[in-house]
Amino acid sequence: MSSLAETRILNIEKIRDEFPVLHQLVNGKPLVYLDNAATSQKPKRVIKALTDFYECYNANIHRGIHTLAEKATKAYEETRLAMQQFIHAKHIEEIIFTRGVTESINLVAATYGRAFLKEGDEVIISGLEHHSNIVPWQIICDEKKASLKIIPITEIGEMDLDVYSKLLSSRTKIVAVNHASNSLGTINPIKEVITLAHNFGAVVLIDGAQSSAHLEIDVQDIDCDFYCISSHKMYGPTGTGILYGKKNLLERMPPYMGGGEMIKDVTFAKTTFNEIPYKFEAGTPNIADVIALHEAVNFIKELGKENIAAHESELLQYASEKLSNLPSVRLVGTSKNKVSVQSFVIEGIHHFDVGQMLDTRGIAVRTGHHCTQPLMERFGIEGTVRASFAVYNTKAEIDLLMEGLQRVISFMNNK
Ligand code: C6P
Repeated sequence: MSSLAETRILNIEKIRDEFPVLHQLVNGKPLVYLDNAATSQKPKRVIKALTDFYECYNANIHRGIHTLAEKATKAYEETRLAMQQFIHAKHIEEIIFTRGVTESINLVAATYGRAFLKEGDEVIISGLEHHSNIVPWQIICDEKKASLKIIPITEIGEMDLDVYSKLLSSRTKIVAVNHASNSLGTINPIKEVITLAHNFGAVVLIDGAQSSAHLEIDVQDIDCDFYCISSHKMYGPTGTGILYGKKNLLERMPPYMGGGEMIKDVTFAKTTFNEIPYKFEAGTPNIADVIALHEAVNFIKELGKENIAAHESELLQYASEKLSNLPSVRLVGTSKNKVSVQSFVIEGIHHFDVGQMLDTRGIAVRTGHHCTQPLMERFGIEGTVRASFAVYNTKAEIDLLMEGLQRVISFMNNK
């Protein structure tokens, strides 16, 4: 049993020691980092993997036969295996490295969408989606004269599945929804969403940006067709992530970008393409960050996702209860089934003012529309204050957030 996780109880102080960035003063106060849904902090082992690569074996991959190139290639491919195991994919070639969720969704829209959507077809997304799971579908639907249908969201921030089942028809070709909402935290019933879509022969893409650090992911069990992950939201580096796709679909899809590595043979008359996953990995990839992502996977595995989720849901419950007891605070997103994200508004105080005043106390939260403008419109607001928790956060930090909010409220009310 590791020292970070002892029989289901996480040693949070030890875990915090792994994150150098947490141990600093911001505006003269100890940093309280509650913006983990935007990006999580990185443990030492991830940072060390990056410096090790550049100090010891920086080389391009898949091309050289010299020792450094072979070492870099091996480490890069070991992350592919780690990600295959992390999401329980059947085949290793179903894991494609991308820059993250945004690129993964764009890849599917631009290749699968362009190849298989026809005039009159329909794509379904939900009202909970991040702009990166809206705009690529708008672009391809415009191009192919297909239409985009939206699953409405209930008052507590859940998808309305009754309406969803009525939206589905033989015209539905793609359904794209998130596993967990970045703005509200809602965990969506994706297995049900997928089964219903498959009954009509549609393929389903799941945006896993907000689930990968918190929830077990088994792509074979849920039977999704595509699953997208960003490394930086799961303690890994920025600039990398994966697209999982079922082998038979990836094989049928045209390439996304042309260039080195994605080809078998090139003549001026004709090019033949490489096998998957390389068909979708044109050019020199983000080698160092992919290699360091492996350490993020190891970190999560060592702690155990169940243990992480248990700690975070305790934090979420603690924060939500305290927040709802503050005067003039209204929670936005109150589904029972949530990852550790709590959005709220304070009547009469703009969210940017709240964020700025909290920052003067060293407290980092996100404010605004969180790249989900249609969702904000659904709730008749411009934006929220969002506190999002990771495994290294503590109840003491939530107490500091509450103290800060009380000060904001009394200051603004007495102005
Ligand atoms: N959400 C947030 O503060 P990228 O930027 O490609 O790594 O991830 C995009 C993305 C897609 N889907 C969801 C559900 C997301 O939460 C995000 C990123 C961050 O909420 C930055 S906007």
